[in-house]
Amino acid sequence: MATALKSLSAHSSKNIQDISSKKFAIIVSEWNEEVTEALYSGAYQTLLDNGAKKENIIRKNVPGSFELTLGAQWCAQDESIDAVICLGCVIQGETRHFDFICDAVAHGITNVGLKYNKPVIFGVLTPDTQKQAMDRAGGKHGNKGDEAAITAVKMLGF
Ligand code: DLZ
Repeated sequence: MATALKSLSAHSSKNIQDISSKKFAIIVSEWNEEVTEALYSGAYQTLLDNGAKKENIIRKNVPGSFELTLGAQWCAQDESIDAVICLGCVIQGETRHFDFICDAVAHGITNVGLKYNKPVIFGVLTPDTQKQAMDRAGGKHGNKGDEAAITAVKMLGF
């Protein structure tokens, strides 16, 4: 897993199954858009690289990471969708907003996965700075979007 030295995008090829018929929803938070668009590009390309079909990948936007939970619920309740990938970036500020948003979205996304019994992936960066975020959105530490997509694929092969 990720360390200061290891790319987030490194993964083994265990539990990679045929996903050509699987349908994915990717939900993208619009806060810190430069970061989340890079996460989306990584996730989308990783799904394609692992055999997903373009027509089986839908994208939805939400205003901020806090809204990822409800977006995930709306997608997860669609029986045709096999896995939901939530992408966001919450940057540490000087108020407790950061903690409230991170806690809410982590618990919320977990609960949606358990409620709908399907993979709902937490692809949310929680860095201290924009630079740390970019390092993890296609920079020197890889791309958390790639990691989120490969996690969805692996959970479908569970
Ligand atoms: C309000 C807020 C703040 C301060 N920071 C972030 C952030 O760093 N990343 C993020 O995704 N969203 C942030 N938001 C917006 C909240 O997620 C949410 O959209 C609003 O509180 C409205 O519910």
